[in-house]
Amino acid sequence: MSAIELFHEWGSIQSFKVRMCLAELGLPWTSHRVDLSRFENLDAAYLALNPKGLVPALRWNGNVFDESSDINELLDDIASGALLPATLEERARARSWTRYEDEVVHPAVRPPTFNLILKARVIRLDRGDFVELMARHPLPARRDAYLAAANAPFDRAAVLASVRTFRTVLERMETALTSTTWLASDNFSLADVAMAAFVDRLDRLAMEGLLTPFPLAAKWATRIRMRSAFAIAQGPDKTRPDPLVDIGLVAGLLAEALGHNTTTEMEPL
Ligand SMILES: N[C@@H](CCC(=O)N[C@@H](CS)C(=O)NCC(=O)O)C(=O)O
Repeated sequence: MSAIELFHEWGSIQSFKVRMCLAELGLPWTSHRVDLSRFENLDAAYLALNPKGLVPALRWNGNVFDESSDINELLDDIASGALLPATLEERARARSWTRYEDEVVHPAVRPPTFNLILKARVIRLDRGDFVELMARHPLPARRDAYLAAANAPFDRAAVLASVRTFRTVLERMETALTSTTWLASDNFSLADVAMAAFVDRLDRLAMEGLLTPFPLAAKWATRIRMRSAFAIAQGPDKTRPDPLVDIGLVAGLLAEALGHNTTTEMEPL
């Protein structure tokens, strides 16, 4: 079999998905870390490999693949299909979960990750250097979002909107898990791999408490965290929550987003 090379970042949710898939399938791979905190994704050498300037990218058999869900399907094909369920309906359901992770979960994860973890790193950079780096970003929407977010104070509204989306995601998972043991069927599949990356991100953001009102999703998350592939996917960067996350701030955000009253004493009438 041709060698599998993964260009990835340990702290990237979409890279996590692919590392977990590789570990579940027991496929050997070579790691090329792309340090996003140093914006190595915008280096000319990396842009030559992946013109989108994003991670993950997978090189296999002389080809480069640059979408995490497509990469996971390719890996599953390479390993003779262990991670897509047997029936056509279940396969379609598994794909709808991976699409949901790409289109709903991943965009929602970005504001809290940027505001609670990455912003502290960006602020340390020289402003001119940062603008120059961003000018190299091949995706104008990403470049503009980074520039705007780096200039703005902590974006509480965007983080609150993400927390509300996370709750909707967990509701959807809870519903699915009333009929099957895993998300798409009674067998562990690419759907669970994709959403495992979401659990890891909740843990990293100190937001795992969001699982509490969803007993089936919470039990599913416990089973997910116990899989050896989950620990392998985390790699060397296992500290959860991330040391940069302000746990008190997150607790307040969760309470506000979910409409809980954080006041412990009654106001005098
Ligand atoms: N749809 C792509 C998204 C890839 C993506 O956005 N990756 C993030 C890390 S999770 C990234 O490279 N961010 C760097 C940037 O936005 O400049 C996939 O799922 O592979």
